[in-house]
Amino acid sequence: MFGKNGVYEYLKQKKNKMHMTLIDPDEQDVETSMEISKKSFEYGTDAIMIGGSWGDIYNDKLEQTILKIKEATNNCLPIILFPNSAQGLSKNADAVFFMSLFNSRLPQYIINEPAKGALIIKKYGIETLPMAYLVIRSNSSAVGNWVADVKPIPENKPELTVSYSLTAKYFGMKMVYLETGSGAMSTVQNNMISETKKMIGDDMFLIVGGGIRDGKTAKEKIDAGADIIVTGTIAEKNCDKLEEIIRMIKQ
Ligand code: 1GP
Repeated sequence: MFGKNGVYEYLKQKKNKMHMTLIDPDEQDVETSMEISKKSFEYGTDAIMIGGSWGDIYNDKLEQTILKIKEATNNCLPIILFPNSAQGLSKNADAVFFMSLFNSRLPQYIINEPAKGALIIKKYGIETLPMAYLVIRSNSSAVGNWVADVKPIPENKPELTVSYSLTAKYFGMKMVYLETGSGAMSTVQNNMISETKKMIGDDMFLIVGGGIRDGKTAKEKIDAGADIIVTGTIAEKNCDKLEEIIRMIKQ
């Protein structure tokens, strides 16, 4: 368990204007993941997300990465799994986004991987953060979209994310994650964010990610209604840019 009350309570206390750093253990060696996490921690990131689109099968590396990140961040940040399948689970993490990829064409990513993972989560005793995951159309060639056979939501149809997000709320989920895919050249549009946030209200977290590479864009998403901004690629390519991104989010 993270802290006295767990990760969900930690996030609830922070409320909004949060940043999460996404680490894909397969994109770099353990030491580099450690360095990125250490810097993100110093810049004020609120949590470390761990997951990849393709790997997670090299479980030893996943475990090593988590343990090293804990060390690098003095155990002060929650480590949240963002798994692509039931194989991306680790008993060393503090929590897991227990998620359904609502707009996958494959039952596997909507419900079967969560169902397989549920038994492992129970055994490991990891805290679950129930979340609807929605991929928005972009020019992204993100591996995850290909693997999960995503039917992307058109970027100019906020009524669809509004409807899916309300569905998530009625299912009892606590979070909605809107994203354009890792490394995307476009971000989730601001009016889609604001319409969605208006519908789900303040008792659900709205997470936004994909293609965010500077402070101005991150701030725009926060102003539109995102509670949490996720960045992954920029941390790998130019980790120092995180300082600006996090500063602008917290402003
Ligand atoms: C991917 O939204 C995240 O799931 C992060 O995207 O790598 O483009 O920052 P980027």
